[in-house]
Amino acid sequence: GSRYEYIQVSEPRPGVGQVTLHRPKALNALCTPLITELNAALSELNASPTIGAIVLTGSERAFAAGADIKEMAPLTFSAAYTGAFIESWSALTTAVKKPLIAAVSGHALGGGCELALMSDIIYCTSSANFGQPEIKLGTIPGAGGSQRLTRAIGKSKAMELILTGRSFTGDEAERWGVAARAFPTYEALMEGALKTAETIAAHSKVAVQAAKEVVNKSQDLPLRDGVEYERRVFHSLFGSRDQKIGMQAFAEKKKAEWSHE
Ligand code: CO8
Repeated sequence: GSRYEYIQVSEPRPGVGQVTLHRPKALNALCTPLITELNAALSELNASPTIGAIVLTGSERAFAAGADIKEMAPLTFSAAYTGAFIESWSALTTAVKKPLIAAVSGHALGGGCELALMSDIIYCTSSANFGQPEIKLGTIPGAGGSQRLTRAIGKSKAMELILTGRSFTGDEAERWGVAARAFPTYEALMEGALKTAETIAAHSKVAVQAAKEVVNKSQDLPLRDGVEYERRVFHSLFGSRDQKIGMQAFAEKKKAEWSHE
């Protein structure tokens, strides 16, 4: 059997790791042990020399219906504060250097929406149900939702969604730029996510990691600093073997055979 209780890990395509949240009775509510397993699986895929991209998904019915409300209900301020509740969630934003595609079908609410927002690319179904409903529980987003959603869709829209707790559809997510693409069916979503992951995994791992790193810097740095950061990393790639391999293959009209060095 699997080492994991709340997730499943597979390699559905060459170079592609897939983590499937699997806590169907609670619509993949993100209890602490689930997050611990997720972090362990992602670090392992990140360290695997064969994996080039990762797809994170749930079920057709739910990507994740949020943090586990039953676990949170009795929590006190001091326990949350001193126990650094939720802090381990964002481990994936620093520990995972490989591209992470969230394939979202069904509910992606609260912490589920925030988990998707932590990924590098969101793909979803047209009917996916995104939202930050925490206000309806007498609280607020706690895993980056107020920051990442606001950067993704602007202040006025984010404020409206977070203050009302209203959900938005996968089609809206695509229109607003939260999701890169919305697909008509669950099957099309999974095929699209795996295909994109396969495409990414076929590129030079050095270049892919650098590309992810510089795009993410755009979220943290002012433009001038970000452009300088990009240039430094760009310059450094002239020290990689794959830059020589890629440009020589172009000149010779051949397919590049990456060394990943
Ligand atoms: N936590 C715990 N259990 C849940 C959760 C959840 N977030 N969501 C669903 N479940 C459980 C239900 O309790 C139910 O269990 P049971 O069968 O034992 O009663 C089972 O999953 C199925 O759910 P429903 O019967 O409600 O299914 P429906 O199809 O009728 O409804 C909904 C689906 C609309 C998704 C509904 O379940 C719902 O509203 N869920 C809660 C959504 C929500 O408010 N999410 C935000 C949670 S707060 C949050 O995420 C804060 C994040 C802060 C940062 C991170 C903190 C750790």
